[in-house]
Amino acid sequence: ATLAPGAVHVPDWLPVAEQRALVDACRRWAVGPVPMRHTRLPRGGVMSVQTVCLGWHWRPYAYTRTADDVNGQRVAALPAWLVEWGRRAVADAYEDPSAAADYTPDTALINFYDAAARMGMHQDKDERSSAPVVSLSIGDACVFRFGNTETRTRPYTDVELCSGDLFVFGGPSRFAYHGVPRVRPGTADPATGLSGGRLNITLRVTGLAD
Ligand code: MD5
Ligand code: FE
Repeated sequence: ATLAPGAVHVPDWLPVAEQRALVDACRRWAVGPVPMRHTRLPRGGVMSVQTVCLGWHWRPYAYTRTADDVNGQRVAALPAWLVEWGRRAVADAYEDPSAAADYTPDTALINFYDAAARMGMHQDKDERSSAPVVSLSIGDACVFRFGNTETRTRPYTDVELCSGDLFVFGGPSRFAYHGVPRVRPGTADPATGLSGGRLNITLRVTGLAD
């Protein structure tokens, strides 16, 4: 379903075997070289989600090769198979096979939401590129709030995101405000290998040169 120009929700996109494979890979990435942790905000807060990055390390307002706010290590590489999933995701969401050829994400942000985690309304503006963001959800369902490009308040649309769902945010929706006001505990399919909580994997183009 297209929510707004460039914002496409594809329910049940990723088969459960691939969801499980992605959960297994996330478990490995969560350990290191840079462990998954609650990102510290510049003004002293901490995010309620836990994050680990591939390719580039994200910290509020910047992407860096090494995780200087965690342990100084270089983050794991973004695997070629995830780049391919991202290309397939863009082509499927936009129903345009040629869209895949143009899409080369260089980073992934993996966010884990426990039952109490939330993400406040924000824009993703740390990338120096307006290429689409590919979002994959696994585990517990959540309420995803898709807003507008002008304000963090109404008008917005609440969408339920479930395990296996794909969302692609491109074009005029790339810089819309969005957030996750709540997770729905206990809604996950155990076959994904996640016993509780929600995983969200976003693929992005940082626009930075290696
Ligand atoms: C999530 N994560 O469900 C979301 C999925 C984040 C974050 O918001 O920053 O890690 S990404 C949603 C997204 C990305 C870019 C644009 C828009 C939404 N949008 O225009 O709504 O954990
Ligand atoms: Fe975001």
